[in-house]
Amino acid sequence: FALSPEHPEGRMFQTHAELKDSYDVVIIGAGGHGLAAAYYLARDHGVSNVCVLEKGYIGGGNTGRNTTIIRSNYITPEGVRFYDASVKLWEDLSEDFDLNLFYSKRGHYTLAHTDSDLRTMRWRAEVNKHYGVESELVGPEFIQRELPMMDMSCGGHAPVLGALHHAPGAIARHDAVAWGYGRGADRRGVEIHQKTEVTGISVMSGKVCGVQTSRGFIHTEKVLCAVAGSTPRLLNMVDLQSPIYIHPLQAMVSEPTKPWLNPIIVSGSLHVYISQSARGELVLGASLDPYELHSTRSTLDFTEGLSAHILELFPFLSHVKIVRQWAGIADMTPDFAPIMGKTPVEGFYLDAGWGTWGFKATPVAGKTMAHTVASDSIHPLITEFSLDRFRSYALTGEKGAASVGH
Ligand code: FAD
Ligand code: PYC
Repeated sequence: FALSPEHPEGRMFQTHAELKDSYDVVIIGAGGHGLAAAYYLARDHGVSNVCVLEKGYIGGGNTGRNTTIIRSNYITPEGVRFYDASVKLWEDLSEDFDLNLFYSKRGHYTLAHTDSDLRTMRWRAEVNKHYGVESELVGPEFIQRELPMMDMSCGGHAPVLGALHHAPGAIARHDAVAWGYGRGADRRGVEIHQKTEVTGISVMSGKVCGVQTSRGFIHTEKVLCAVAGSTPRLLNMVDLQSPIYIHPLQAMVSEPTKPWLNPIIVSGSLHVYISQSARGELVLGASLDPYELHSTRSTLDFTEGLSAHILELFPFLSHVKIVRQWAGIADMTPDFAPIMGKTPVEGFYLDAGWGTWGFKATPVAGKTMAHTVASDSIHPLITEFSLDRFRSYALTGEKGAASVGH
């Protein structure tokens, strides 16, 4: 971030010693989603008397812990339209921010190891193409030609029969996304307050009237809750319930190797995915931990299980060392789609249920939530993601497009 006459301090965003007594909008959570909503509220709707409250540091939640896979090869029409709008925003985001997000289009393969996998991949390819998204079912010859280093027999027990190839699949630098939105919001007058926890939300006659924080009370009539794995706790504060359940999701990276893997590879049957970052590290992930837990601890069991399956795909990696591992807390929904929009509490807006799939949605979630909060009317791209769908059993059914069984 270059020093400039308008921003001589040369920092990403300012720190404010005091909270104001009131704001037009309070956003809870300075992950990518909260910061993106703040950015678009200020930039597109002229609403800048906004504060973003973060109990830790910006991007310290799932935004800074995710494996950065960006794709729009979903299975439902509403999912494909929504994530495709996000991919289009991603493509211009570095320029928009004047900050390099290392957005890197790599192509994305979801491997099929069974006939039913193939059927789902074909289904996804057809829905994707119908909505103008580039996805194709490809056969083993195509895959082996593009990935000659992969063992197509997967150790002999799960041979690759085909794959969904999604050319727009990409990765990006996750921290930079939070910094870019944070800096852009700050420059437009939004206040970002780190180390400020929301401990209560005041509601009178069914309407939001303020939030209690670890640094005092703030008056406001609009609250946007974008706290991912902490969503059930925040919903308790306004007496709302959701079917969100929380599981840890772990990931790990290897020591850097010379560039050898351009695309992103996912195998639901082997419960693994892998990509290679701009630094040469292999970024590796697996399924959710199989029990409910509100914790970001990581386990040896995860490293061992994931390594064993990765070696079935790429046996030559057996001497490569793992250098870091970590976990985030995923706010899972029963239909693997988000929960977005208005709620029965007037002035309380929800952006949640991002589980294991929300990083790619950061730009479009920010844009559509900013519209919803500014106009108090639900953006057309998110009508099917309402909290109310669980009451009316109008679920979205996105599980078939989840990454590795999540
Ligand atoms: P977060 O970034 O978690 O931000 C929420 C913030 O709210 C946190 O900073 C938290 O500290 C703050 N907060 C919570 N409670 C309070 C409170 N009371 N007061 C103030 N602040 C509060 N998605 C993809 O699309 N592609 C991937 O490849 C991918 N990989 C993943 C890998 C892992 C290991 C994990 C854990 C997740 C992955 N995801 C992926 C999912 C993705 O990371 C999340 O869905 C997304 O980052 C959610 O962003 P957010 O801004 O909503 O939440
Ligand atoms: O949504 O593509 C995804 C993903 C990959 C790993 C975690 N989520």
